[in-house]
Formats: sequence, structure tokens, C-alpha cells
Amino acid sequence: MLLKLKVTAAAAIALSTGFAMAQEVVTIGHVGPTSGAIAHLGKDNENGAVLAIEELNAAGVMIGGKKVTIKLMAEDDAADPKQGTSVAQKLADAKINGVVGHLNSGTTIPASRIYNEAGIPQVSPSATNPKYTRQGFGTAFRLVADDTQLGGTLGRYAVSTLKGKAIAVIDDRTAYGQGVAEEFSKAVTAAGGKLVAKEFTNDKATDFNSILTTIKGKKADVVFFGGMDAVAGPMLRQMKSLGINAKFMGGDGICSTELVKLAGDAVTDNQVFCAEAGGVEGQGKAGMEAFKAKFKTRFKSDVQVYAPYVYDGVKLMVASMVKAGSSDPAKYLPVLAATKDYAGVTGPITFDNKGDIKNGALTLKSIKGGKLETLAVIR
Ligand code: ABU
Repeated sequence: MLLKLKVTAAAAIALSTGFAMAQEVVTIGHVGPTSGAIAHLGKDNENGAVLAIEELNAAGVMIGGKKVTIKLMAEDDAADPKQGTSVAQKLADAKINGVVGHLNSGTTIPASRIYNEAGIPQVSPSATNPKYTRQGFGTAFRLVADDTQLGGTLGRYAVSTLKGKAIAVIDDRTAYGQGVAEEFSKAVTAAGGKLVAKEFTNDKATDFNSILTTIKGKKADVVFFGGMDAVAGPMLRQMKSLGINAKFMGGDGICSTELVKLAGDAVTDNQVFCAEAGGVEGQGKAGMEAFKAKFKTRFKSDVQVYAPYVYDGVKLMVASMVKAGSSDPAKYLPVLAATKDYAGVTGPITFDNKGDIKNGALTLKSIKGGKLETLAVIR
């Protein structure tokens, strides 16, 4: 009876001081495509946020002298720009304290205007189209290298290292796919390489016979695809059916654990090359391996690509609130912007004046022995 009375009294206090209680919950939004063809990547990112928040709450977070609980508000944008802006508005209306996301450039860029207008800090763990941080929004931050760096490095690699003589380019017409393919093409031309075909598809396509037949006719020895793993996998299978033995390259969108499964036995060792838009070297490798092991124990699945960047994004955002002594976006935003040498599992994080990571790395990988193997970390 006494216990019941105590609980009821606590509930009454909570109700009567609803505003004060609400101040003790800090809400971080996460948005990615948790439905559709790249749901595996969206879920991977979301799990990065879940893990960070579980650890923060377990350790206990004090902001401005008060213990707070961090809450995740996770939304699905289905990699669709319209759905992306709709969920961004939902998060802005809910007055979240910050957002980590979205996954795709095509959703991140339009959503960034909504967060900027609402004054909500946004950290993208994976959107690589340069435009995201070139809109003059003080609320937009990126934890990875951009398509200029990705496409440029891969273009030079195609000519100088793979010795491609006839290079074909395909893109999926998304903000990411088209952007990275353009940067790749520019770098190929600048390195003295020859582009023999420029084709396009879309991010939901499953039949590539027509464009691959054209590419076969041009005797391409390197095929670059600007797009995501869900399209690249079937494309590789159809290349094999058509007898195209060219090297296959792509950016971070194809550089996933899932691509290895999707391509299966359609690829040979050292045929597929891709680059993650980040990477760790030296002592940083042990921290990344520990993160991957922890992630596997918690979610019973391997990291796809960007879960560690989401994890860092959430922890960095909360660390900025702690340092500012406030979860009010207007108060912690300048602290977040001034981030210098934050020790993330993805490496040291310092932002430049656009909100881009300074001195971001790329990790060049190739499929070998049924796994993605690291060839080099490039800065
Ligand atoms: N960076 C590859 C996947 C996300 C995007 O930029 O669309």
C-alpha cells in the first residue's frame, strides 16, 4: 500500500511538472532508408545510433549539471527525396535536439534546408555530394570525404594503377550516383584516360542488358558505376552473363558487406574496386575492429559501411552538448562547429568552415576471397 502511494505521488509530480521532466530528455533524430532496396544500409546506420545511445545512457550523461536521458527518434526516408523532406519536417516539428542523417545525398540535401530553417544541427554520416555543405547552412556537418575526393581518386586509380584503356561510366541518376560519376569522369580525362561510354540507369532498375551490351560493344576494360550496392550486385551478375570481364569500380555506395553477397560468384578476385569515404590507419585500426566486434555482438550482423560514422555522429553531438552545458541547439551548435581532433572510432574529427571533415580519408578496397579487402587508406 505504501509503495503504491509513493508511485502514485511520483506520477503526480511528473504530470504536474511535465515541462521540467521533458527538459531531461534529449532527443536525437536519425533518418535513413530502413525500407526499400537499400534498407540493409539504412538499418546499419540506425543501429549505429542505437548503439551510441545505449552506451551513453548506460554511462550516464550530465548536461548543465542535470542528468539527462538520450532518446532516439528514428525515421525512414526510403531513400526518396520527397519522403526525406516529409520526415525532416516531422523531426523539426517534434523539436528534436539534433539529427544524424540522412544516408543518401538525394535526401540529405533537401532535408538540410528544413533543419537549417529550424536551427537544428545535422551531421550526415554518409552523404557525399559536395553540395550538402556548400549551401551556406551553418547547421550542416559531414563526417566523410565528398564525391570530389572519391570520384577523383578512383578516376586516377582507373588510369594509373588499373591501366584502363577504354573506360565506361554508368550512373543511377541520383544526386550521389550522378555526382560521383562526373567526378570520376573528370579525373579519368585529366589523367589521360579514354572514356568510351556514358550510360545511365536508375536506383530501382534490375535489367541492365541494353546498357551493358553497348558497353561490351565499346570493348570497355573498366566499368565505373555511380550508385548503390543493391543495383551494382545484379549489374555484376549480368556482366558475367554477357561475358564482360572488365574491372568494375564504384564509390562508397557499393563498398558494402552486402555487395559481396549480392555479387556472389559473379566476380573474380581483384575485379571489383571501391572506396569507402573514410578510414583509419595505425592505432585507429584497433578501435575500429573493437567497434565492429561490439556491433556484431549487439546486432548479430556485420557493419555494412557507415554504422561507425553514425555512432561517432551521435556521440560527438552529445559531447558538444555536454561541453556547451546545454542541449539547446542554438547553444551547442557553435561548440559542434568548433570540433577539433575529436577522437572518434572513425578517426580524428575536425570540421572546416563549411562543416566538412578536415583531412578526410578514403579507404580503397577490392573483393578478394569473398571479402572486401583494404588496399590502402588515402588522404
Ligand atoms: N555516399 C554514398 C551513399 C550516400 C549518398 O551520398 O547518397
